[in-house]
Amino acid sequence: MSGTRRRFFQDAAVLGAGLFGLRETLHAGAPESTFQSPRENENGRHHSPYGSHGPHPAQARAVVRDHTLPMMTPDVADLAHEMDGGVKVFHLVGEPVKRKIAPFKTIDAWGYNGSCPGPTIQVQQGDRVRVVFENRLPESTSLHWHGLELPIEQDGVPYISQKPVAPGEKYVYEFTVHQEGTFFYHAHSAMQEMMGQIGFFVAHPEKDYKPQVDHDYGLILQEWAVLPSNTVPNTAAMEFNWLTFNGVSAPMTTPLLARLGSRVRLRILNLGMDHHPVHLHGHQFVVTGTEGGRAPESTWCPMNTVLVGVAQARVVEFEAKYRGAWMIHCHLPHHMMNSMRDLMRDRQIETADQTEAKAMGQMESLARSVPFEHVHPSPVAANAESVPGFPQDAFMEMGMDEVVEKPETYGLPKNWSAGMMGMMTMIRILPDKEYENILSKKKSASPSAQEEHHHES
Ligand SMILES: [Cu+2]
Repeated sequence: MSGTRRRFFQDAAVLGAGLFGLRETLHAGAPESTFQSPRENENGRHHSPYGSHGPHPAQARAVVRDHTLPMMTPDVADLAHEMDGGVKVFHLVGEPVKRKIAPFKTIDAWGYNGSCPGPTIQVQQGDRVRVVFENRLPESTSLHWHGLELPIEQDGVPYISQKPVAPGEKYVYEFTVHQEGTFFYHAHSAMQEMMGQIGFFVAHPEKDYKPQVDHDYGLILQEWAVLPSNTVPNTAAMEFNWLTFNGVSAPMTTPLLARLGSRVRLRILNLGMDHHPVHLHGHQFVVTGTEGGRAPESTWCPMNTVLVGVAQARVVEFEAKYRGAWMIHCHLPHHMMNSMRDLMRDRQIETADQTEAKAMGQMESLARSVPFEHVHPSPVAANAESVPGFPQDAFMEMGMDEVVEKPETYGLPKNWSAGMMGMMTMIRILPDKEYENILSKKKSASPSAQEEHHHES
């Protein structure tokens, strides 16, 4: 390989590795708790959604349910609500969103309330919910409540169950949530879905799931086709070059945290063009729920890879038995990276309208534009260039620990970020002291976070 070509590959490696990212500051309003308790997550716990308004007996019962563990959606905020009598009221705005999916890549997606995926909605089973939806998109849309059993008028399908919501208009959805489980909201228009218009809608059960968990996390799987020098996803494409969890590619994904010995729930939701086999390292899990709600315990069986099909949710639970930083990732090989196929004309990777020189030029200029240092920590053999097939991953493993640094990455081994690309995150299973240390770093990193005091009853 010529010196120029080698340098090109070294620079180009930046494209294969994922992202950096200062943590999106979307967690405002998510109080953290360092209170040591057998049931906790970084959001602390929900207070009763009802306060003193118990409009009917089922909801009145909920008043005493102040220990519901909220799901946490890393890199995506929760949607706050207000109460109107006994109705939980949410305001959702469909709008164009700029989303930084990589340190050097910000895309023009569509989402809700400035976020893509949209903010997470969490309610209690039995809640009466009103969603005041405002359309700030340049075209008509609607909101579909995926998996919820509700009156046809609330189903959100344009022309079938309602008139499309025109740009600038509002539409009010209101229904009672009699189910529990992991649901989602999305635009019921194919291209809008592929522009990112999706979000979690989680209904916490009236009666606690058994066994209880200590941590509850949500991941939304998305894929994007964004050509180089472009910011707008090609929603007609059938092949994708950017793969994200909660709107960011690894190593920009914020690691999940769990206390050693705790029980963890992970809810995984997919709305894209591909099915994703999501794999957890070092542990076995059981599938405890689907997009249809809780699964009977008789169906639980040990596994460590779950196929999350399009329009499906899979809920898995496991005991965090082993200390370490354990990968959680889609196992499709091309989803464990962000593809360079649009840029590189090399061996089997070809595009019809690219010359090699043009592709190299694009990659070099893009690599040079990345505003941070990166390293390629893994050595290559002296005769590498004479081996057919080289390089494969050699220059994709790009360390960029500093640009993706955040409290959740504290203490990871040097160059950890070189091992993370595409649809990947990790769960850091930590003994008490290290776990609490990171929580306190998070707290000082976001001074607005308020401590909540909770007591197990
Ligand atoms: Cu995948």
